[in-house]
Amino acid sequence: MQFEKIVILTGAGLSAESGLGTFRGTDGLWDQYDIEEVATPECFARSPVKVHDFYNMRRGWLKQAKPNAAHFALAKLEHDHTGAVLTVTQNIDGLHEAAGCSHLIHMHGELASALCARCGTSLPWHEDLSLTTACPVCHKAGFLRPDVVWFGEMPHEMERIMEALSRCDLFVAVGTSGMVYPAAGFVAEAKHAGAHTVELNLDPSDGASLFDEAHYGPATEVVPAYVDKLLG
Ligand code: BJW
Repeated sequence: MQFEKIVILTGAGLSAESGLGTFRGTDGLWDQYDIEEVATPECFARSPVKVHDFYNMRRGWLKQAKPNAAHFALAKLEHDHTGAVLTVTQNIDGLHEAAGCSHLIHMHGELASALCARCGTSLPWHEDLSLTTACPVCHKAGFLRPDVVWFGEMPHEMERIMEALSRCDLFVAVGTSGMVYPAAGFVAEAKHAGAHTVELNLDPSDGASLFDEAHYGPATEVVPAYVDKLLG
């Protein structure tokens, strides 16, 4: 293969065919829920029950969800490529790990984790959260929240991501609309570093013109085909 250091950015479109839905577009989550009412720290302070209900519902979906052919293809790329592969996901599901991917950053957090706003502990969580759930560490109720990154909050491991982008020679974005920053700006960072940039998506994203190469179609078709081509 002609590339040595690869960064993959994934979004909700990757997990759509695993039944988890996307945010934007027809039947997207934001069609049914107002973003201002479920994905900001302010709305959690104002209406914590509504926010808990939204994430409890999605944690429930996760129990049924299985990785699809696109998750497995990206894990195969990580294992079979002789150079470095870093996957940066905006998704809060655990489907990359379930497919065998281990060199992974969850930049928007994880649904299977809870964060105590009082003592700062982050811990694995698989059950519903409510206002009466006590933190197992500080033992106070009412402070646990989904361990996810809402609008206005800083995504995780930005330094490590920017460092990988500054060194990569191939950047591939999969199933993301390119509407949410800072992830939407990664293609420009990678291009600035001289990387070849590729979009794999159902439709052209907001930043489509910044990609050198694009393949459009369902992730379960275009991702395995692209990975096979890459691995030769
Ligand atoms: C398929 C498919 C199939 C469908 N196969 N493909 C003005 C300018 C610039 C920035 C800002 C601004 N105003 C505000 C901001 C900042 C703000 C932001 O970007 N807002 C925009 C809306 C404008 N960003 C933030 O606040 C971020 N923090 C921040 O900026 O901190 C400061 C900072 C400064 C400097 C450096 C770094 C940071 C935080 C953003 C947090 C986003 N949180 C959410 C919720 C997380 C928890 C949860 O999951 O509930 O993250 S919002 C939501 O959007 C979620 C997603 O991860 C994220 C991205 O969505 P994604 O994955 O792209 O999904 P969709 O639905 O949009 O697209 C799906 C795509 O798949 C589509 O293209 C389909 O076509 C495709 N598809 N089926 C293949 N089968």
